[in-house]
Amino acid sequence: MSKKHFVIATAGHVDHGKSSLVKALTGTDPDRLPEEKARQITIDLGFAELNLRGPDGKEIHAAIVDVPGHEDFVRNMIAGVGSIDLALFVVAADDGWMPQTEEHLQILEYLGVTRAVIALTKIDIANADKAQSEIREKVRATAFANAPLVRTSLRFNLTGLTGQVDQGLFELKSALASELSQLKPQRDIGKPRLFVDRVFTLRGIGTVVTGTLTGGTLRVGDSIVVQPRGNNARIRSLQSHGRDVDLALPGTRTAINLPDLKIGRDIARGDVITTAGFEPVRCADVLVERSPQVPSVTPIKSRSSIYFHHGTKRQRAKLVLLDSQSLPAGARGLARVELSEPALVFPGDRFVIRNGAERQTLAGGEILAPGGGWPVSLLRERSTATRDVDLFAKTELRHLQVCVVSELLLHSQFSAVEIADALCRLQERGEAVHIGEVAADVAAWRGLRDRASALIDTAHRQHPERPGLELREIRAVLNEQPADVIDALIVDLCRDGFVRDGSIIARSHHRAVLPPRLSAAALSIRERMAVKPFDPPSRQQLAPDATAQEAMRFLLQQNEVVEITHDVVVSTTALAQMREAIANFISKHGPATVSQLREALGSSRRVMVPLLEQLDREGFTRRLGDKRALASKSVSDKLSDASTARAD
Ligand SMILES: Nc1nc2c(ncn2[C@@H]2O[C@H](COP(=O)(O)OP(=O)(O)O)[C@@H](O)[C@H]2O)c(=O)[nH]1
Ligand SMILES: [Mg+2]
Repeated sequence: MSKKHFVIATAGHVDHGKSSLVKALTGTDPDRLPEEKARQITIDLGFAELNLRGPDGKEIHAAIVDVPGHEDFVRNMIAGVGSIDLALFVVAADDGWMPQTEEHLQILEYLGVTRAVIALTKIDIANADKAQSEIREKVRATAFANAPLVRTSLRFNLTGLTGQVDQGLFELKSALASELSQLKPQRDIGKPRLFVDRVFTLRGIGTVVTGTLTGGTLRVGDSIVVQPRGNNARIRSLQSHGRDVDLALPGTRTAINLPDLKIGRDIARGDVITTAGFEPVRCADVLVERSPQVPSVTPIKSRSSIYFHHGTKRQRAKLVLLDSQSLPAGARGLARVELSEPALVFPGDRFVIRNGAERQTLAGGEILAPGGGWPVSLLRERSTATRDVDLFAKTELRHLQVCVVSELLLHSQFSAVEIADALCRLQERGEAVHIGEVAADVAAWRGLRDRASALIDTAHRQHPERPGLELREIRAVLNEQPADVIDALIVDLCRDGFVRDGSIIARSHHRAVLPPRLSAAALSIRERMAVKPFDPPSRQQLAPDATAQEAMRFLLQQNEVVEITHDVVVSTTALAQMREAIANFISKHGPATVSQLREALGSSRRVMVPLLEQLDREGFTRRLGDKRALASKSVSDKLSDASTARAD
């Protein structure tokens, strides 16, 4: 897309000329409701489009959200300025700085809006210089200290003749274009969220919802989830900045056609449209900040009943202060917000707090930990840099201890790639553990490693005759951990100090030794097997009691004895000799029957039948009717063609 798209919202006291300015800029009257027309006042959000050209000549398209300035409708104003790129901050020269000028400024700051163009309106009826210096003074200590200021008049009689001439509109457009041209398009982190600000029905089309899309893209045909309700639906069609599109990009005003959803019952303003996989929460740990300019000097007390504004939703909540008793003007502190309804919040999301009577904006802040319940020290650490993905990953791991990478910071304003990169950096600095699909806090991981190595050491001590510990025993003891975590733990142990052999893990230096109590039994087994090595007694006969069985297990684990079937065991040396003898016999005489081989080796059917079956499976011999030929390439090469032909 060559054109850059941005979203602007107006802000400022009622009657200061916001809607008039939007109309003058765009030709669209943003006051669309009959009640707004009748009362000549903005009640709800209005929308218009503005095409601009940046100083570099590039086309810019801006959607304008016009907000109400009246104190009764601040909640609508907050819903309009949530995901914007730039504020068009309006102050009328005649009134100057008014209560909602201040309140809107604070709301913009609380919501993290950092760019604004200030329009000083109605300069035809008042002293602009005085108003301008007042504004400059008021914004001096805010994010908008250096915002461009443009004087406008929509009623300026330039020549003294009749007819109204607009003044400052050209300059205002240039200022907007210049500010927007410096902005980057909003980030795509693969986590689309659209905070619904309008829902309506179009005849023949059905339910349409609009909002500013953030965090990711939406596509026609996508399955979406309406949170916090959890309703699923499919996108029938999409409009972005007024045009039909297949793909809506982050940072654009987007209208979504969701014909399967019924307004009110299934979807309403305040809902969030997103993709599957995200869970709303009833509680969040947050950082709360109060402007030094709050109108009421009364500090916020812990457990205050408040209104919590997030996205386009406002709801009742309780604010529990975590590191102070009260929050005076200009202060910041940690708090827990207990919501009356679930909300889909990500760490880093901004919010606004208004008082229980909805007359004042009390504070704003940032979500630190959705779900809440974090220790204050960890929250404090996270609150020092809420855009720092490394810090977020580190603190998240400290809280979770161990997790699967795909779940780490899933609810966050970071993309999967950013999170993976952060993990690698933390791992390099020794501040996190990252093994395969698992990530862990360093101390927690050390704890798990210690527990596992203690289990292995105990096994070595209690059973020196065994090669090590069965992995399933580690899984059984650390059963609170998912299988992925144990797998990663085993990988980690084997990187350093331990070895794995099949299902057994041991210290690298561990060598199984025969404990004295088993030596007599082992000796007896060895002696009895040596009498007729190619036809030794059965396992049952060799190891009739528990001690002899333990000794047998040791010999098997040590690979001194090999199991052919459960009951047929031969010494490893005898097995090698038998293989050689079989190969020699067949090479010399051609394919042979079990009886021929049994006789040649001085063995028995009991041993020979399962042994040859095993050799067939191994690919050493090959069955030809009731005979065996040599199967392996190197050995069969030695066979003459004649003997193979004879077998066939
Ligand atoms: N004299 C004068 N009046 C203006 C100007 N701009 C807007 N107005 C008037 O101020 C009143 C409030 O304007 P409106 O756009 O509704 O203000 P809003 O509440 O901030 O949206 C209306 O009667 C407008 O006609 C201006 O530049 N000069
Ligand atoms: Mg208005």
